[in-house]
Amino acid sequence: MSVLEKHLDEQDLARSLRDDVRVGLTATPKSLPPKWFYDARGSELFEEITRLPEYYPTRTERSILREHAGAIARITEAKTLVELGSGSSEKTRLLLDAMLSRGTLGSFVPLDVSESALSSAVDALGLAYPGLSVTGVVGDFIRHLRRLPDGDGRVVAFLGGTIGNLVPAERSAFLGDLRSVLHQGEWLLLGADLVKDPGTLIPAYDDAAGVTAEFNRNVLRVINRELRADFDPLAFEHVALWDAEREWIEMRLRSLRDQRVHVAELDLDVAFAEGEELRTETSAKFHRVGLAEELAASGFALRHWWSDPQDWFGVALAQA
Ligand code: AVJ
Repeated sequence: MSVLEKHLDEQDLARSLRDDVRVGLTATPKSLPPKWFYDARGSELFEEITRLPEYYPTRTERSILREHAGAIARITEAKTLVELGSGSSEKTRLLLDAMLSRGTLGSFVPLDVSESALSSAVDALGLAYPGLSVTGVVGDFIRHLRRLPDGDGRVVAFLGGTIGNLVPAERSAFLGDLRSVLHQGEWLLLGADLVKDPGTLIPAYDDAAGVTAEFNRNVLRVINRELRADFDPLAFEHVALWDAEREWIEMRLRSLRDQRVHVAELDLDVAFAEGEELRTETSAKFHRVGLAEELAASGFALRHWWSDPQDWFGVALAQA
């Protein structure tokens, strides 16, 4: 049985996009939050990214989950699996299979901002797992944590390295909020991309086929459509850089010329100088010890840690 619940109705979505764009485009330096990449086209482009040879996180995390899903099911005895930022929930099937064969799991609750990605995932999962209750929640994992179903025996999966989209202050607020919605003994399964050679990191965010560049520019197309703006996406070039001090990848869009953009819905005119950069995403990379400390500071105990042979990606199992 599968259903879709909407916590982000169209108005709510439109309002938060308007606020984010007004704040981000009038700030110095300009920035936009990464969640606005994921309209239907953006979600498809992201799925395409996950199959690129340079983009190692998805396949590396999948290999870790494949190897340890049985242990995760045994240790957690999950009754409900919640997935934040679930997207296609493709890797999550490894967890569902293990938890179902263990016999503990009754329901799956994926939450995502992208209604299109979520509703196809929920439909596909309903077909593939007829005995499982699947409830998709269209929502924002920062703002709608409290709307997740209460229960006991919950495992919250936050996979793919999406935690890296939050800067440190946002991470501690998010982890603290998540801890406060969980009961003691419940679990967080966290996938985190690890610090590695920039020669590996940068191409993962600047692929030869240009898919990530298209994904990056997609945010401008979203703003054009939703807020009646007139960005020329091709007047911006994709930039991916490694900030070695803060240990994160930044994606930016660099204006190729002096230009003005009008955002009709906001009655806003924005000037870009040639070479000016708009920050569109930070994707932080982690060390096991640092992540364990952040988890502990938010009231989670790191119980298990798994990674791949190259130590490129880590999966943490932490307990509230
Ligand atoms: C979905 C946030 C994990 O940061 O690696 C992929 C998004 N951005 N390529 C990431 C992304 C550029 C991705 N996350």
